[in-house]
Amino acid sequence: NRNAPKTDDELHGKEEWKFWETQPVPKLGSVIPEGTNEPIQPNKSIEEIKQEPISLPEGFKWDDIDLNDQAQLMELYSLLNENYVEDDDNMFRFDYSPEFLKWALQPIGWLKQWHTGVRVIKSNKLVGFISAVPANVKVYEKTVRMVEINYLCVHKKLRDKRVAPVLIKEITRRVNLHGIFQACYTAGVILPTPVARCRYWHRSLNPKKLIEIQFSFLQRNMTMQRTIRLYRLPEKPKTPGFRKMTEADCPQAFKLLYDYLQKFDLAPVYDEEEFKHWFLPRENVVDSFVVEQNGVVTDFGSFYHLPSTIMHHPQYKVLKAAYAFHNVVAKTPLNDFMNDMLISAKNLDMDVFNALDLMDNKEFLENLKFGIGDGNLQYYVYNWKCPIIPPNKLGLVLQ
Ligand code: NHW
Repeated sequence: NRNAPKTDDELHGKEEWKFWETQPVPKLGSVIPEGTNEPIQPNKSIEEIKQEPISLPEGFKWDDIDLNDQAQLMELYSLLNENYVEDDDNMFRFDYSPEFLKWALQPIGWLKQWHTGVRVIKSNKLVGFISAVPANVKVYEKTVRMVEINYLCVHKKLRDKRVAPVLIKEITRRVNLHGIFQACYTAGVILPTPVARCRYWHRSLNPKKLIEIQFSFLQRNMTMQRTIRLYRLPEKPKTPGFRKMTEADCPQAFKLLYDYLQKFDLAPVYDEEEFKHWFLPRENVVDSFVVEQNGVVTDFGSFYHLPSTIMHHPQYKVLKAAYAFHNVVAKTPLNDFMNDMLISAKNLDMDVFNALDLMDNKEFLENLKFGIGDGNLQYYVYNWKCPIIPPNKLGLVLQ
């Protein structure tokens, strides 16, 4: 909500894709006929895959990051805390916590060699990273074993030296060695070629702080007092039986989510173990709630905790944000349930509740006083061609 939307020129101005034009991805602007849903390039046999790592520039080496080693986990935390994604105005930068990184990077089936780091040989300093984690993803009517790619990061001092393509080629090789030839990923930037596009919306929970740090602005004809009143929430959730999810709720909550996700054209396919990994509450990482009465779970919702560093404010250093994850209602009206989710986030001291306009989220965003954000989030599937998916058919949320 701070910038004018990007113009078409800014979006499509780039004409040369020196790296991406060598990759099995659709060309920008290509229209894929309805009914197409298949790999671009056939799977490789094991002999066709390079056995040796891709060459790095002189002075750098590959090093897998062992997240179970606290020192290495902290090195990754610091690399990302200092060099990962910022907003367009360079005011906020994601501050993924160490516990969050363990959660996101160690789901069922994770591999250490897919936590791929680059170090300076002389100093041993970690200056680059990319990760893959395994996932079953439904694309239209096919369920494909893929990886999710995330946390691609190159140290600020090493930018624009073509290190990112080397990281991408190396993770591709390491994933291919396990017989996987598709990947999904999201990015704020446009690359060849999005399979879906959606947008962030923001619901103020602590409007005074958000305005002071210039995350948002006082609306015309509004005073601070009126703004605070506008966003005020009840002290406690209202729905009878609304509470934090426990292990005992998992079989029923899992079933709710599993059935719900079937209706989307791009969505994860979890089993119950994966459901527990992604949704059992972990302090300051992920929270899930259910509505349960007489032993029956009728509704389920979750958000993850992703703070951002406030880069240049004298007083405030951290923006606490909750991000909507998966929400499914079978009984409570969605607006009522999500209002209870907002209250729960507020009671955990969150400043803002963020949600994408995917799945059925459009049903509650405006009613619950979310404001539209300024950036799009693009979704990509590597080595796959299929028609573009509208946000209301999108059921995938990456961390
Ligand atoms: S998106 C977040 C990415 N990270 C950040 O934005 C952090 C801050 N930025 C940086 O660290 C979530 C650097 O700017 C990065 C680029 C590292 C982004 N994805 O090294 P060069 C993810 O993690 C292309 C893909 O000189 P740099 C998803 C760019 O178009 N490509 O740039 C990651 C150009 O190619 P071109 C990106 O600024 C998905 C080339 O990189 C990109 O020093 C990865 C320039 O490289 C991005 N976000 O480093 C793909 N940003 O063709 C996975 C720029 O135009 C694919 N580029 O010449 C699947 C792999 C697995 C397959 C398995 C079957």
